[in-house]
Amino acid sequence: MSARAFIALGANLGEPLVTLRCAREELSTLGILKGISGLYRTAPVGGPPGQPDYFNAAVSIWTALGPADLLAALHRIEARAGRVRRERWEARVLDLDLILYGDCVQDAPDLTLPHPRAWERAFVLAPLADLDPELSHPLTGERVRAALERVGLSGVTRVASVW
Ligand code: PH2
Ligand code: MG
Ligand code: MG
Repeated sequence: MSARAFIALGANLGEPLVTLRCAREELSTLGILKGISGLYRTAPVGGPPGQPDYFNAAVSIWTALGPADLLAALHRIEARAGRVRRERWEARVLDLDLILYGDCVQDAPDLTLPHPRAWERAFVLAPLADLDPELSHPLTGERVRAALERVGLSGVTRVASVW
């Protein structure tokens, strides 16, 4: 059984563009990459003050991995990029968040689907809109395009269509 999953990528330490490109290559080994968003430079939301800007993007992938195995694979890619987990929302070399896994809705301690804050964050919604603006939230039905209009694009700048 396969599903279409959406993964958000973020980086604001080290060499973000190099790290994100490498992560994209590694993600392509987890299934069939169907879409790659543009690249965005975004102001940090939350976390300790004084963080560098983030670079954010998103990909969609057809994968035979189940949600838990996919999440574990994302964590392994983060670790290989040198991610160390300390404080919540601190600056990081790489963050790979599982935003949607098909229409899967779950609230487990280690994985909530859809990602609980995705529809409130322009740095996730703008890349998602590149992939599929008509994509709707499995619980609320709100489309990505509508959520982005509601949230606004403040702090989010598209820096490349192809990266
Ligand atoms: N990720 C966070 C917290 N804040 N801000 C931006 N701009 N981009 C992110 O990817 C991001 C964030 C937690 O994962
Ligand atoms: Mg995150
Ligand atoms: Mg994360």
